[in-house]
Amino acid sequence: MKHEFKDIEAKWQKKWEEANVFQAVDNSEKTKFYALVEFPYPSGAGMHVGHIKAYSGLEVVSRKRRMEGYNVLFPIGFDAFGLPTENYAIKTGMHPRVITDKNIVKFTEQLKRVGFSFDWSRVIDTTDEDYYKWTQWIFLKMFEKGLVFRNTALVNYCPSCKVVLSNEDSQGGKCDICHSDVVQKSKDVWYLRITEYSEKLLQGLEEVDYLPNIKQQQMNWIGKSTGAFVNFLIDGKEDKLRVYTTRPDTLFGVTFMVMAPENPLIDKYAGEITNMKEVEEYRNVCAKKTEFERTQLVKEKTGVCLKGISAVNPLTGKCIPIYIADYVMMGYGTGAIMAVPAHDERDYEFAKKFGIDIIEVIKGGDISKAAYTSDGEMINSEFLNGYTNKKESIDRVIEEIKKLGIGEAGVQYKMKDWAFNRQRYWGEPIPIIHCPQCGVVPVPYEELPLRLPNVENFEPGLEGESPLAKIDSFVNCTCPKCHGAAKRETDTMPQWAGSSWYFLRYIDPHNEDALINEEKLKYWMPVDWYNGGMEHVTRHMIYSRFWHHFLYDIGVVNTPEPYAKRTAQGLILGPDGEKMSKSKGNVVDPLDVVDVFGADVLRTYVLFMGDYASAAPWSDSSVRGCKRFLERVANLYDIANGEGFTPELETIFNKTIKKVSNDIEEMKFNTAIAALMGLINEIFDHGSLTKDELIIFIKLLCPVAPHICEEIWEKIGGKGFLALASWPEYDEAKTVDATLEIAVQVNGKLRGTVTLPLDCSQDEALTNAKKVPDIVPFIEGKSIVKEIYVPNKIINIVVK
Ligand code: ANZ
Ligand code: ZN
Repeated sequence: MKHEFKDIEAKWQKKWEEANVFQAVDNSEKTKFYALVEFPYPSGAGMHVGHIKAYSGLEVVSRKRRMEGYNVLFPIGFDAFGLPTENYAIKTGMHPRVITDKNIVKFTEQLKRVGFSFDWSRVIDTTDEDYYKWTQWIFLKMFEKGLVFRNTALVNYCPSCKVVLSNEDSQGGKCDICHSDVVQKSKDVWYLRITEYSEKLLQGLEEVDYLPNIKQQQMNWIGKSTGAFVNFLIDGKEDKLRVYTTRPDTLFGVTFMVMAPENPLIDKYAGEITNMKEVEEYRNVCAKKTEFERTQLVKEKTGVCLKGISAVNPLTGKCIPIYIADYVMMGYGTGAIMAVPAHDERDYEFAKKFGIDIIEVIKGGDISKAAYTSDGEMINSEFLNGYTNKKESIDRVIEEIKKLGIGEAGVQYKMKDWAFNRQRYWGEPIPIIHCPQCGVVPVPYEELPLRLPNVENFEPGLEGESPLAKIDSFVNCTCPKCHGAAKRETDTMPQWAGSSWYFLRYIDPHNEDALINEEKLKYWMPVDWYNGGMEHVTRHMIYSRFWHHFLYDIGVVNTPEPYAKRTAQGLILGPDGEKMSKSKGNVVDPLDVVDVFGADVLRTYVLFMGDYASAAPWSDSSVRGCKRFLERVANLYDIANGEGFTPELETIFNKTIKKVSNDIEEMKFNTAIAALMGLINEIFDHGSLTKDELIIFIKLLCPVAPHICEEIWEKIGGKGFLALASWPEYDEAKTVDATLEIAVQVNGKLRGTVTLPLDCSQDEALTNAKKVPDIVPFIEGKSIVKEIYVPNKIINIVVK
């Protein structure tokens, strides 16, 4: 058989496509299986080996499911809005639409050359107006339900690049692009009220099957905290200084308060604060810092005491100073804290630096040296004295503050509302109109999609406003409510919008009247298995679960959770063990591998290179090893004849069917392939196999290396496509080796027995016999002069 894999690959890809082998059937009688992989961003660079690994996992599972008789939906599409395309448009003057279309064609070609079994009739493109019409529709539904709001917020802004930067892109207060100082600029921001779904997103995790680390990361991101709100009085004033604390049990140890520098109460009392100049200076310094810098634990504490006002501890009536410090954030809790230096590390450092009292309320540490943050007996705390159980003392103090009307139990979440706009061209236009009479008015549903206007110049405006703001014909419109002159919102949605619901559209990609047909929805949802990268666990996964819960609440979808199961693949590192990057020159182009070795080799290699969930470096020699393996597979045809099982191979075949079947379910692709490599060694050792055995072999390998397996299937006269043939079954009883107990003699006398596999080799038989406890004393320290082994009968060891 010819070993040029490439030639046969094009042939089979064409046949599969012509016969629609991988097209999912809506509302079929068969049991459905919906496998989802993260659709690619079609960048100009084309496909990366990381894409191949990411898609190969569920590719194998999907192919196995089809052979098991399931109706499989394994779709693909393109998440095509975003900055790289826009920047390329700015650089070249080419329209993002043109660039995107070109890139999608390239990606499609590349994906097809790898032979992925995607259903190409359902391809979606998030930048297609028939698609983003529904993205805008969901946005309007959220607007209708009060989940969209606008707020002025401080954003990281680079005055030189005139661009708003994320926290990640402005670390250390410097612009990541031009390295100039970033300023905090106040901007109008659209938000989605994802925080309203914090509890649902947390509860929902209990009913899904996600890898434990994925679940944990989501829980941390949502960040539920339980504690209490407590109101402190501002001495002689009406206002209360309200704090959130997880440790109300330490209330008697509060010796000062800290407000976030941005807290508006400061402005309210500016007239009474006698050191306002110092306060303003400190606020200016803080304004330049990112949240990341401010919340670092190991950094010198800074702050300013607000002179002229003070607070009162509501339980002791004692007057305590109020500070501002950057370690307290405006965006969490109430933007103010009660500080307990004896039992909180940050408060301790702060108190030491500013010479503030430290009152111990929990026994167990040495507060002259450090804050004591563990449990212990309560002291200096009136009615709490003597309590040793933290939960009990918290319950007790909450009961007390409730009775006194100065506070109550409360919960907080770390997760913040989702800033949902960008000042960019290549995104979904936000369907909102600003009317001088009516205020913010949604675009009527009938007018969707609100299309992106044609633009010549994609550069953002001087003040960092969207390129859309320069298009008068887009901006000027009439108000849908009062029909007066109004202006359109010119910001677009962030990259994450289109991917927040894409798995729904695959089910019904061409529906013009609805987001999705109800019957199809009920048949296909939820996604049975979703695989993707760990980097998407805390953004895309949270965002899309949020949208889905919302769609569930308004009756558009039938399950609150979109994904029944979620797994993740590990990165492919460069041959040097470093993360692949252009600048390091260690990038491997998957299409180069296809050109030289063929798609089956590439597919086999990315699954064989290591544990699927772990990172692993690329290795050319291992790629060649996979090629040799597939060449041996091709050679099996020449030694195949007869029917049924070869007696010597029956056990290993049954074992391998079992192992490959189970390993694929657990994403242990590397050990599944290793088992097939072991099997092929046995076959060649034996010298031949039957046609039936060859069929089993190619069925097991087909999900991994489908082209070569289809080719062999065709040669041995298989009917139809191997891709749709039945998955092999095994006989559990035949998965264990037959064994025999045989006698072991020393110098002709029976001394014991040993259990050996049938037809065991002499080496193995003797090694095992010499380890038998009954035998050891007779041969220990003696020299062996002769060893006799009669297979399946007897062993005799002669010693001197
Ligand atoms: C008093 C106290 C005593 C606290 C003690 C801790 C230990 P998590 O678990 O993250 O919810 N805190 C509250 N709001 C804050 C803000 N806006 N910026 C910075 N810190 C803030 O932690 C809540 C704890 O973090 C709160 O409990 C508060 O300090 C602080 F021995 O109150 B604690
Ligand atoms: Zn109006």
